Amino acid sequence: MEHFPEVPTIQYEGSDSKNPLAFKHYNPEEVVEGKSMKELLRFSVCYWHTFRGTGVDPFGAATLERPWDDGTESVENAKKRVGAAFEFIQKLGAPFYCFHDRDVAPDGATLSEANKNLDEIASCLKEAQERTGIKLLWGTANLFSHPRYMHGAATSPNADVFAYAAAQVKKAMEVTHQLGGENYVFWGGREGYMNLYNTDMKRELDHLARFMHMAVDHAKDIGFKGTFLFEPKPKEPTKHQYDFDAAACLNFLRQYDLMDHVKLNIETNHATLAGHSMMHELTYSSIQNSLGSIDANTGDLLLGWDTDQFPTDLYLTTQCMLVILKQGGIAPGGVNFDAKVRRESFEPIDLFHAHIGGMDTFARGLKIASAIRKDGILDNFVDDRYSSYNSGVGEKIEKGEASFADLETYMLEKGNNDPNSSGRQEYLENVINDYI
Ligand code: XLS
Ligand code: NI
Ligand code: NI
Repeated sequence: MEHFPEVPTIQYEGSDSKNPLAFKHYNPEEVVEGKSMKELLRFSVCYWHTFRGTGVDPFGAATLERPWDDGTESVENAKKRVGAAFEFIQKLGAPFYCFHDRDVAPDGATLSEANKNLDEIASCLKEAQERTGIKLLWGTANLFSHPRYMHGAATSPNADVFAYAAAQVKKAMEVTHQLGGENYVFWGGREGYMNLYNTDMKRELDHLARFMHMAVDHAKDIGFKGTFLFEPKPKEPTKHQYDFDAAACLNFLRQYDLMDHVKLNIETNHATLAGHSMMHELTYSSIQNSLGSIDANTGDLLLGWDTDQFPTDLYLTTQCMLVILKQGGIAPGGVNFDAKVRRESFEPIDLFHAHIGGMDTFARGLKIASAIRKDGILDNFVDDRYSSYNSGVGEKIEKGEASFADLETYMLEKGNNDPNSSGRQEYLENVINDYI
């Protein structure tokens, strides 16, 4: 059964096209910096927002029309949803998708019932993947919706809740592996706290690390070779999440000896909630060889929560692609649209408009970033700005061949430093505008 009969497979028609159901910039086979756009961007559709979002907000009920979904938590309904999801992803031409265990299959009254439901849907997903060629970018476990996780999962003060979460992640990893998932994501959910009066922060962090080491061990046991990705987010649902930003995550991973096993999945709206730009978080991760994947969305600067909107800002996507191209790509990660249509955009067709816009904005960002890199204006400027470290005293500093005493001698002899050069920020901002 077709769920989007009025929508054809979305084609690339070029920038002159006025067809809203066509790509103007995303041309999957077009080669940029030696790779196809498809290989470079690795777009992914997320199951939770796109197929489980209802439009509910704290003030109002569901608004989104999803004719294929009867609103029940039955396995039958879950199977129908897989059909709609794969038709959508295939028509859109995104090569990947990703999910939480509880997005795709109904939970159960017991763990074994939940596992049985998940197995049944996993075989349905496998069949759909084989039929369409769509691949799994990453899987994850929902360790935050069920009331048992009110105090967190791996950081819950209740050891039984830790155990339940461990069993749930074990199963989610196995299903991810069975479906050929290329990564596995840990987003903290409720791994944080609301109040320190009732919280043993040290024990909670130790437990979280223990949990992640168990996951690393289990990956070895089952032969899962995908990358683990830790996803920073500063607040929401808890007041303070332990995975606040890239710096907090990397400090945690380093402290608990997890750096070799886990990279980061950076999300725009989480970066901005933490008071950083996306480019900051990407750069900070990338220079530590820890940028694994991105959750592509955007927040609203006037709203202080995770609004998860589709990215339509060319400056944002250009900045993302500057960092991604610089590190030679994002594979085996990808560009996952962790984004939802507004509750006012309630028709199924809005899902196409949203994703087409996100993909085109990233494709344009990619072309712009590549042109900037080709001309070398930014890179040359930055290289030149630090050129005093290429020889002389700067070279000695970088090589660790200079002590405070050496530098004192040097400066006593010289008397004063060489003059500074202008940072030329406004000029560089103008240059970027020339490419946009
Ligand atoms: C929530 C997160 C979540 C993760 C996956 O804010 O972005 O959707 O990406 O658990
Ligand atoms: Ni996310
Ligand atoms: Ni988010």
